[in-house]
Amino acid sequence: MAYDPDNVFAKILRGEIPCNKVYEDAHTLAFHDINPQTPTHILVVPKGAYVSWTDFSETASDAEIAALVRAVATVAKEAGVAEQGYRVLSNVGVNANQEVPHLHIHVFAGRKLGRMVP
Ligand code: DGP
Repeated sequence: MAYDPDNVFAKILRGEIPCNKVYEDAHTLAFHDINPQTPTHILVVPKGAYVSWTDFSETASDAEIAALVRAVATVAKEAGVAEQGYRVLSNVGVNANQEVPHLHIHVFAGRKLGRMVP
């Protein structure tokens, strides 16, 4: 899928709409989900223009990939949920109901989570 530069996360990354930021580095931004599904629900977003893990794995630099993975762990630690546990999830494409066409990782935490059901 071609990248849509007008998607809502692109606008957040450009500072055109606000977000409740929890973490930022050169390659990654993390902020609270506008419609939280759990007491802690954070989105971890690469700054580059990627829709899917296919785009990301094929075109992102090793530094971008490492930053995204490390950001998830940093966010969990800084949100105080690393010890109790959390869930990492990423929706890609139509079958997964990806709503925002910019690659992102959900971090769910803050309560006992249900078992994973596809
Ligand atoms: P997904 O279905 O994986 O594409 O989830 C997209 C998430 O993005 C969804 O949980 C709601 C969240 N979201 C959508 N618009 C905004 C926004 O403007 N700000 C923030 N913080 N989150 C948003």
